[in-house]
Amino acid sequence: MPGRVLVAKLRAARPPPGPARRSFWRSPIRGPWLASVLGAALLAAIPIVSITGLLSYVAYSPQLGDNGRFWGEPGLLDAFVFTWPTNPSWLYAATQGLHVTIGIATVPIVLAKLWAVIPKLFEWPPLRSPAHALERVSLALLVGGVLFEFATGILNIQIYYPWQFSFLEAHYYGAWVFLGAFMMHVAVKLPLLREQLRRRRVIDELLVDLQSTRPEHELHAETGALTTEPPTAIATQPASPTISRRGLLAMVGGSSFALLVLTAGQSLGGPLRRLALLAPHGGAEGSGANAFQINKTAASVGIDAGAVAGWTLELAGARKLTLTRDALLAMPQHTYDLPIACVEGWTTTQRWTGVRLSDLARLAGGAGEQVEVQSLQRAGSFAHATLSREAVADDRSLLALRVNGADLSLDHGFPARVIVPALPGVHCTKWVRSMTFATS
Ligand SMILES: Nc1nc2c(c(=O)[nH]1)N[C@H]1C(S)=C(S)[C@@H](COP(=O)(O)O)O[C@H]1N2
Ligand SMILES: [Mo]
Repeated sequence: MPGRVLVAKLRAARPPPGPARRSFWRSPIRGPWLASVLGAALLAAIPIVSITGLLSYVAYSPQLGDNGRFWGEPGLLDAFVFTWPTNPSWLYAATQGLHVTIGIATVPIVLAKLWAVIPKLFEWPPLRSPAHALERVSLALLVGGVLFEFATGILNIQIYYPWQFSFLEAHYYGAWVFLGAFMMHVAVKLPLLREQLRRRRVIDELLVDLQSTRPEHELHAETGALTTEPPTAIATQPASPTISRRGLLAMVGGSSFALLVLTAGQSLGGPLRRLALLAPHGGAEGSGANAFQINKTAASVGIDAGAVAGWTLELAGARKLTLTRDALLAMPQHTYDLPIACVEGWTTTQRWTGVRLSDLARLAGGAGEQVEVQSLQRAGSFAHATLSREAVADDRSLLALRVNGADLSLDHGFPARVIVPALPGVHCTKWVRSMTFATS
């Protein structure tokens, strides 16, 4: 078989100069032990980020459509999709806050983990057998998947879209590719991870300073973990250490904790919000009663005072009617403290006053079913949203006219915006022009 012959020749030949040679990699602390410690941390973090991410998919209400554009066709998970509840009102603020905060805090761990195993990328010969090829493809999906998910997530938080594809779609399907590879990797590596951590406990290693830091291959030889040739990631000709293992773990843990503190404030609010330096929305704020962060200003979507002059609301259901803002203000007004919780992870709770969606549904002769909300804003995927019957029926779901005792500002959606409990901010359509209630 020519393939076998080629592999045998590659094996016999010296690897080309550079990273394919084991002598290229000199760090004495790189190896399976460090990879296992970092792997254990990821084993705790990745499930939190994954589950909250999938919950976010459910919260966007894929079965309703129109909340993000690509929900037309059923996705992989749709058999399990349930209607997102409206209780507690901070539900999405909590799940998405966790998704984004833990996700960002995980970045240093992911980078350190990749550093700990990077010689494997240059393994020689690059392909040894069909099984080896399969292993490398699954690792490529794992590493590619994690980098893709983190990159798209972080760029989305920064409201930076250098690409042409839909973030929701790409991040969602990318997650499945990554999760498949991740679960396989865990299944294969878990025994090694447990063995490494049992042989050398983290707590013991934390007592070892730089002077006493010994190269990985010596320790492995000693504990009998190395019977044949050392695993690829272990340096065969290590340099003397410039950082101890505990130093590296402290650096990774410290940066992870710093990111946690600098991010969590945007979800937690209070004094911590000032620490949320990484939140891109810290800056844009209104004034007076409307002094809280603005996701998209009126100007950024082409809405000015002229566009809302003479505004009326179009209601449609079993009948059609048009309401002025004064007519809406003459209806029973209700006030609730409710959060806006964005997919980007930030949240802000304010006191909203307006008309119940259920009252509007009754007025239009809706059958207690879902409603389609359309904004004055013409373009963009957030110019409309679909709310479930549960969302419409909740007493706290409002077409808000006022916030914190004053009229809404133009930036916060004047003349009227939707506010619903527990749903992603994308459902809280601003500058509402019409609401169409389903009649069957
Ligand atoms: N018409 C319209 N409504 C909108 C949006 C938008 O871009 N256009 N953004 C939505 C998103 S994604 C969020 S998180 C909230 C943010 O509300 P805020 O701009 O008052 O902070 O408004 C929602 N309503
Ligand atoms: Mo949002």
